[in-house]
Amino acid sequence: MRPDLFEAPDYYLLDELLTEEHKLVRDATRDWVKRDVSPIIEDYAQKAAFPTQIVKGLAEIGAFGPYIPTEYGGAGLDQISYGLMMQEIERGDSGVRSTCSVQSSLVMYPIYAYGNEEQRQKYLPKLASGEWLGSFGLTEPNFGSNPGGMVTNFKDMGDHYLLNGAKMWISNAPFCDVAVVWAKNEEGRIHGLIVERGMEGFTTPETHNKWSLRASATGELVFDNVKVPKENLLPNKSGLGAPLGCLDSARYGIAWGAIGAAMDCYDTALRYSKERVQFDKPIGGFQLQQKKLAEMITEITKAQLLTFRLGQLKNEGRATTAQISMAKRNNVDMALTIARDARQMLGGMGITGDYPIMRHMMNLESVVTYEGTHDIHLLITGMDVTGIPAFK
Ligand code: TGC
Ligand code: FAD
Repeated sequence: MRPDLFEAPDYYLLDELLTEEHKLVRDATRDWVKRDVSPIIEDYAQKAAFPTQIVKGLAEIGAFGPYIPTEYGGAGLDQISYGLMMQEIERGDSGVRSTCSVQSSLVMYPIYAYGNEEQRQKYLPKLASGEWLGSFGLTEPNFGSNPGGMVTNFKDMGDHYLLNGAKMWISNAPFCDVAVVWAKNEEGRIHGLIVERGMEGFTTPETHNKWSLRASATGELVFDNVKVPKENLLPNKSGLGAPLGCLDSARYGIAWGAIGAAMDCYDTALRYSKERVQFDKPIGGFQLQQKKLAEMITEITKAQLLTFRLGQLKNEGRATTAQISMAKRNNVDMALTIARDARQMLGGMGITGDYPIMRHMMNLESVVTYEGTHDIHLLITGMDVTGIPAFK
């Protein structure tokens, strides 16, 4: 890939609304991505491998548990700093942001919010430092958009639980040290269990042949009569609302992350449009190309403002699930449209790995599907404004 010359667009001077801490976190993450992600990421995406060497750096910049209190090893930052971090990391690659979303919001968050003190002390510092990587098992082969139907289950055997079932499409599964797994008890109530690598009957086969999110490892979590110690059950919340509560936090991070991917595509296309000459002038001088660029910066600016306000609400504990859904859906769709237009602006060069656009575009096809599909989020907004669920 070419040198990373990224310059972030800030059309409405949003920087003026950020605190010094927000800007410090954002700029440090941006510098780290330029130094440690951009030079290697295309190669890892091409060979479909997760770059394990960046785990230490992610931990050092605070990307594992940005908003988890420092006493548990987290960075103790606010929700806008968390969002800006996800924006910068996804500017590098959605797969790297995925690893952070899973570790922070889908593994550390449930242990912090639903776990007891012993579980927090045992797991959170090791997850924050990157010594352990986690995964989150909700989706099953026959239950994706409808996780409430899950069949993975556990039985109370007196001194332990016996876990059976399988989870599919699980980010980080192939190398996770711990997995937060959602399963039904004998009464059909959903609970979270912490499953550790090495427990007998627990395997994590890798999913191959992905055209998207190739620098993130995806796999299954398979449980064949796994004996889970009773102290590994998350005691403080049960029911479908427990995993969905984690998704609120991860979807919020994705809403910011998608802006990063969109910014990278816009910035690349803008620079290219000034350099590439056809019919004796830069292609940026043609109205059809300007239309694309003008629409891109308009949509990025709208998404930035939507997300910044959402961050304020989240800091105040007032962001609703439906507001988060709207931002996730809008911003990922916006980023995908921009990636497709930017790809066209680069002509044939747009399909190569010399530029990041095609990789972002393919990654975003997963982002628009996971953490609730585009259509499921539309239905969440529909339910919120009408009061009538249309899922079933
Ligand atoms: P529904 O009847 O609406 O709700 C069941 C119970 O849950 C409560 N609830 C929530 N609680 C907390 N936070 C939320 N966001 C909540 N949303 C709902 C609700 O109040 C109810 O509680 P109670 O006490 O009344 O029982 O549930 P439903 O079965 O009708 O489903 C609703 C629907 C479709 C919106 C939900 O199932 C959904 O969001 N489906 C999408 C599934 C999804 O997003 N899966 C993501 C898997 S993880 C992933 O993709 C990780 S990718 C990671 C990466 O690499 O970045
Ligand atoms: P389905 O639910 O089968 O949906 C198929 C289509 O039907 C979609 O277009 C959907 O919008 C539509 N549809 C479904 N229900 C309705 C309805 N009621 N009304 C209208 N249309 C509907 N899951 C995890 O638990 N942990 C992870 O770490 C994780 N990582 C992932 C990583 C990747 C790369 C991918 C691709 C997925 C990951 N997932 C993970 C799973 C992801 O959350 C699911 O793929 C997603 O929730 C959709 O489920 P599904 O693929 O089974 O699609």
